Parts: sequence; C-alpha cells; structure tokens
Amino acid sequence: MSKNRIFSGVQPTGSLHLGNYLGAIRNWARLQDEFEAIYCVVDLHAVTAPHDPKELSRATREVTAGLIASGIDPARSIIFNQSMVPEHAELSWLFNCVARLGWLNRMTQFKEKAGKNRDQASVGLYAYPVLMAADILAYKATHVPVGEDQKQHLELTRDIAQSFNSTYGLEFFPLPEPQIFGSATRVMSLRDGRKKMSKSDESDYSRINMTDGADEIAQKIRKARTDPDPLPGTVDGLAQRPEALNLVSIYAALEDIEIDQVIQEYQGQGFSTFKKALADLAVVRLGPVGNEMKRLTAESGEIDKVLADGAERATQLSRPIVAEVREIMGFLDPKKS
Ligand code: AQP
Repeated sequence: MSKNRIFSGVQPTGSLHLGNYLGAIRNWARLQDEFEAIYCVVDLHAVTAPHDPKELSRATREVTAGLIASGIDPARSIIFNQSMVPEHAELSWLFNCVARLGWLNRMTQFKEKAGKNRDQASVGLYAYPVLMAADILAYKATHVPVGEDQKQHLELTRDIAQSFNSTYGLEFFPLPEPQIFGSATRVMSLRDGRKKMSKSDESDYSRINMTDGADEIAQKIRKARTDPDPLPGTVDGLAQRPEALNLVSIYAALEDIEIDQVIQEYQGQGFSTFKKALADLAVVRLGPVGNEMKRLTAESGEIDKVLADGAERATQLSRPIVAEVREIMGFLDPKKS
C-alpha cells in the first residue's frame, strides 16, 4: 500500500530560529519514515510583504540548508522552492475563484500581519491562505503538519477542497488532515513570553537563530527575560509565568522529555543555574545543525542541485493533478481536441 502524503512549507523571510526547528522542521525529519514527504521553501508566500530580492535568494538557500541539516534527506523526501513549480500559482488562481470573501475575512493571521494599516497590505497577503491550499492540494496531500497558528488555514484548505468536490460532483481532492505532534512546541520570544518567537521580530535577542554560535546562544539565554522566583515544584506553578514556562518548555523539547520531568529535576533552583544548563543543552543540540547549515550554504552548488532536482520531482506529481483540474473546470486544450 502506498504511504500517505504530507506537504509542509517554510517561508524564506529571514533566519531560521529555534521555534521553526522545534515546532516544525525537526518533526518534519521524523515524519519521513511514515509518510511520502514534500517540503517546500515557500518563496511565493515570502513576497506577500515587502522584500529585498538579494535577501530572498540568500534566505531560500539558507532555509534549504536548514531543512537538510535538520535531517530531511533530499533523496527520500522532495525539497524544492515553490516558484519553480508554476502549478502552485495556477491552482491558486483557480482556487481564488472557489474561495469566498467571507471565508478569507475570518482569517486571523491576515488581521495580525496587516495590523492597523490594512489598506496598504498586499492582495497577496490577503489571499495567502488560498495559495497555501493550492500548495497542499496540487499534490493531493493527505496530511499537513501544522502548528496551532496554521490550523485555521488548514480548515480553509479543507473548505476549498470540499467546495470544489461538491461543485463538480466528484471526490477529486482529499480533505487533508492536520498532523499535530503530541509534543508540539510553540516557542515564545525570549523577550516576551506572550509573543511567539519570530523571524520578523526586530530584536535579535528575542530568538535563537539556527546558525547562532555557542557564545551567541549562551548570551541570548543569559539575557532572556525571567522573573525573580525559583523554579516551582509543579507544572501548575508556571501558569502565570510565561517567560519561565517558555524556557522550561524549550529545555523539555530539546531534551525530548516532558515539562514535568524538567520541573522535577530543577525545582527550587534559581534561573542562573537553570539558564546555564539550558544554554549548554541548546549548544549541544543546535551546534551541529548550525555548523552543517554553514557548510552547506558555503557550497551553494550543492543546495541548488537539491532544489532543481526537487522541483523536477514536484512538477511530475503536481502537473497531472492540475491538468485534471483544468479539464474538470472546462478549460479548452486545443492540443487535445
Ligand atoms: N515560535 C514558533 N514556535 C513553534 N513553531 C513555529 N513556527 C514558526 N514560528 C514558530 C513554525 O515553523 C513553520 C514555518 O514557519 P514560517 O517561517 O513559514 O512562518 P511563520 O509561522 O510566520 O514563522 P515566523 O518565524 O513568525 O516568520 P515571519 O516572522 O516571517 O512571519 C510553521 O510550521 C510554523 O508553525
């Protein structure tokens, strides 16, 4: 029996950070055994906000290096950049004509990202979830690893698939299921435990980049915001302490253990001791990944080869699916008549 297929993407909008690693990429590497996996550097999504062209190509290579260095094997899984496979943009347009304005108006990420200056946001930022639906359905992916923040977009993908199927009276698209990890980690900013760690945060001290060296990692953790109390004796004791909870959660994720176990080991200790242990652990876990990323990006030919090969394999999968969509919708192909 053929394996189920997963699709997931990451934007080349800046430097990859610990949140991307623990919340997504590390898990994607683990899913390769169970699924046929397609991982996409979603560069078309990255231009929904103003961008620097040189930085886009640099970040595209660096993100690709991050995927490989985190254990995604380009021989087993498909790794490519979205703009190289035109089926994404084409299917996205067709889905723009399936999705309803009311559905998009409910998307909270657009509201957050557009902020108060909504009239100045790009149409692309508004239609972002429709492109995401096209990314997934161009491969008839059955599962999508998503964090909490992307669940609403996956619901929209299912709505689009269902609406397409019922309009044309076919079971053409699967309704993709979220693939949520038991230990999924939402990593928060080191400066504010209520905000997620993000590439676009102005402060570099808010995040640990995957390419940060040992000294930078240690310094950022040392300077991370905390409160004056020692670590509590139970997980409930972290409830009103978002910064403390964040650091304990990061430790648990890096060590692949439950938060409870971290609490048992460090209860009653102050943050100077705990931060030192966390920094040591982060350096051990992230150091080799960051070094491999640097090695791979220094040899840009290697990355470009992976992306070119991945785009070819992705095209082989998506082209016949999108051709069938065209036919179902009634577009004339004079070459066939
Ligand atoms: N802080 C986080 N904790 C856990 N998971 C996270 N992800 C991102 N930040 C965290 C997950 O990483 C995957 C790729 O995300 P993305 O780069 O495509 O987009 P994003 O979620 O918008 O990430 P950023 O860092 O916040 O980027 P910007 O600043 O450009 O918007 C996704 O699976 C995401 O859930």
